[in-house]
Amino acid sequence: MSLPVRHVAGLPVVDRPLVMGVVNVTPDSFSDGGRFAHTDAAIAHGLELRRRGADLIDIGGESTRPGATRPVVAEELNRVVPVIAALAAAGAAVSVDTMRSEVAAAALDAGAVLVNDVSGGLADPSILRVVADRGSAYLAMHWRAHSDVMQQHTAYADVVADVRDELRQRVDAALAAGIDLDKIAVDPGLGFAKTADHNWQLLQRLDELDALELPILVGSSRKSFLGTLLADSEGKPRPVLDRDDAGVALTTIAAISGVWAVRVHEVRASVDAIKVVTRWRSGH
Ligand code: PMM
Repeated sequence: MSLPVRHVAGLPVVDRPLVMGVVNVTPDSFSDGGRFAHTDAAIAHGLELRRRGADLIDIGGESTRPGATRPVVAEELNRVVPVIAALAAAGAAVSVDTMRSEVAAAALDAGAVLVNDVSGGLADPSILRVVADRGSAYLAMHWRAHSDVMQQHTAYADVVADVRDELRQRVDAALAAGIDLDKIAVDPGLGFAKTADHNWQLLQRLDELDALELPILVGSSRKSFLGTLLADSEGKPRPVLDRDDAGVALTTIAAISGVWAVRVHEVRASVDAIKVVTRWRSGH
């Protein structure tokens, strides 16, 4: 079954899932930590992802890898604001990956068009008012706790139903803060307070999240459940930068499922996979 076509007001509209390319301006993200920690390298990488076909460029200054400690606000601002300003000035549609209202406000002032809040407003509830006041788009991810303790919060009765119900509460909070319904998207938050089995169940039953009647983004790129799936004969997980082929397979599955968007590090292969699915679906 394929999800209905949905869009987010104020973001690019195309006849296929959008591709969000990731730029982590951090020394310690698990997927690309340290590679784009400096402003110039991060800007260059964002421009390169755009050239390769990314519809949105997601800029993050806080690593959410399991066990990560948080940067202070000033440090997070220093990391992301100059990169967002430069990419927005170059014409890119930029999202900011932050849980902090101060960072969201500065990012939107610098030209970001979407706040990607992995905590769905739980970490800093005033972020919802910041988004509402500025009329920007909002992506609420399913989240239960900060990264240092999130893997202590993996108890679910039924992971898909529980994620759906907890996301509904976050959407209700966003609406109550004044964010317009047509500017909200949701994300099941693969790997955040979830085991590998939970991630696979969510990917298999994405259609059940459509009870929320909102655009769905999926972020599976380079995550540890892929490292586990691709482990060698001694059980050693596949290194992070060697997981992109499996990531493309997941982009293909997500596109066939009919998601609104995927969040990936290796943009070109996902763009190609989505073109294949879109052409295949058109059937003529
Ligand atoms: N995953 C990470 C960070 N931000 N945002 C959304 N909306 N969805 C995700 O799945 C997500 C995210 C962690 O991965 P990274 O270190 O590759 O950025």
